[in-house]
Amino acid sequence: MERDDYLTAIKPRMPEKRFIHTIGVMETASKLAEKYGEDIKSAETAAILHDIAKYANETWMIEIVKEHGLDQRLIDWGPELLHGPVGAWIAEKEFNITNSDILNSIRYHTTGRAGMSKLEKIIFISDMIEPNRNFDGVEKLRKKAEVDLNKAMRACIRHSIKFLVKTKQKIYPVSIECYNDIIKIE
Ligand code: DGI
Ligand code: FE
Ligand code: FE
Repeated sequence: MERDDYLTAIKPRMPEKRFIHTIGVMETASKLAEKYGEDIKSAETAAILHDIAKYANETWMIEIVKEHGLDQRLIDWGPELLHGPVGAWIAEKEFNITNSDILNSIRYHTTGRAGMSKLEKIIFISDMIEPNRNFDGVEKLRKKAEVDLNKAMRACIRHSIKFLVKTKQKIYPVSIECYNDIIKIE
């Protein structure tokens, strides 16, 4: 499938606002892919599909996790954390994506993980800094993404973890592993 086919396929599956966010992620990911020497088509495909499960039914997502051996801990975190891994499952089963780097970029777009690939970092960062995002500090993150992908990734995961602590939410261990892994960089 080509870029526009994916866009046509996802549009009816989400509200207008989420579709606009998705376009923002796609455009941001495409620019970062070009800048950092990643495959632009892969970045666009991963970006277009990254929130495909955002509006899936929670009970159905839990079924997928149980039936297909996804991380059972996800169930305790609810839809916000389920939509990445289940989205990767949909991308593989329904959209016939076989590229594991694209699937992992969708799977880990909310939490990150230790040992992320370049494409995974591009999708994680793009999701956070796309033009429609508007939170304190987003400009700083956008500037970092212009300069150094690893430093931008570190700043983004730090921002997420700080936010979760501030809002008294529990933190999924994979996000902590991502933080511990990326904090080591210069
Ligand atoms: O799907 P998006 O809204 O574009 O963004 P996202 O997939 O990055 O994040 C969805 C939500 O998940 C966001 O509100 C923050 C939340 N989240 C991310 N990591 C964790 C988390 N929530 C909990 N409780 N624990 C986490 O580790
Ligand atoms: Fe998401
Ligand atoms: Fe998103």
